Amino acid sequence: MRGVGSTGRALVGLTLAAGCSVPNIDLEGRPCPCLGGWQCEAETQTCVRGAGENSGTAQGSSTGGETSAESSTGTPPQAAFDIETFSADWSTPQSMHWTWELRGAEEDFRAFELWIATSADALEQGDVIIFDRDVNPELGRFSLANTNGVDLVVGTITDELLPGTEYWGQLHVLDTAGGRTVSPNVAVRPTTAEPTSSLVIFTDDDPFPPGFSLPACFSRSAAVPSEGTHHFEFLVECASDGIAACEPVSESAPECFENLRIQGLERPAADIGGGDFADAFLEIDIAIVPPDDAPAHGWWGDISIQTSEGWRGLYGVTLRADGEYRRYQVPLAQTGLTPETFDGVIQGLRVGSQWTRGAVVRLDEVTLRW
Ligand SMILES: [Ca+2]
Repeated sequence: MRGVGSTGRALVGLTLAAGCSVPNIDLEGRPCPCLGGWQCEAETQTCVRGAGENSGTAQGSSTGGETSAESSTGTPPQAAFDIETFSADWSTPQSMHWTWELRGAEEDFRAFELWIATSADALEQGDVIIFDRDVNPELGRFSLANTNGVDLVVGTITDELLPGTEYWGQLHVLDTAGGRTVSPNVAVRPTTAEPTSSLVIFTDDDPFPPGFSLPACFSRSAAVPSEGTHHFEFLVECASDGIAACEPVSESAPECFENLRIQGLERPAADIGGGDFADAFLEIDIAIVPPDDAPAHGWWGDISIQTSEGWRGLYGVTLRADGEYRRYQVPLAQTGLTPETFDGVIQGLRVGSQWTRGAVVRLDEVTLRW
């Protein structure tokens, strides 16, 4: 039963991979217009912190940043939330991971929005790309669904970005009083440059050694590839014990956890040197077709690779289920591998999540790039 295993759920204590943070940005004296959390001083036409705040950086406010009411009646409500340590902690050529801590009550929470732009001025002027719950479903939740413990939503990945480009971002939290809290700081980070080297793990051809067979529910298919001629497709059926099944079952559960695996490989990428490792990443296209338009997001996903170190992955990734392919880029450095522990040979990859019965999961175009 290689390819699809029954590992059950092992979600307790796992959170989004931690990473380094971007230094706070000192905006004191910056020419107007000013970013959120700062005011334009009329005399000098430069930005100063709001009244009562004298920190030298754009972060550290205890007020939770700007708060505004979305209705025009009455005074703005008391900030329901404080946004702390908002930063962009890693990036790939097309993706950026943003992270934060939020203080406040779940009962007051409505949604997150992440506003990003390619310059500070564009962000200030609202010339932005907005990632909301329609784009990244986790932004509509205070904590992730389908986890054993409580995993607060403390990060998200923005995708389809330009390589080698600086992105400026600000986090908004919408509350049930109609208010909007904006992060007191702006985070900024560049996406990495387009890589020059790659190792194809799967595009169209059967990647397995001769004689290797997969269960019938997880198969190479020509139905709807993201590119080329073929992809892998998993038809989700769940037994009553919440374990994935390959055949229709008399008693079925609405959801089940399963790791979709492509393994038994020996793909050498030995020339990823120490200097290249920092920007090396695994790229994979994933589509989830929900059954009858029912919600079927993979709230807590796991994208991992297998090397001589065993399985190492990025955990807590939300996999959007809108039927369309999405390209996920996972830095090797965020999986726990290091230049010292990575032996340069890819033995397999897996995508794990709690899947919804009746959904179709598609994987395609798996490539290591550096
Ligand atoms: Ca393909």
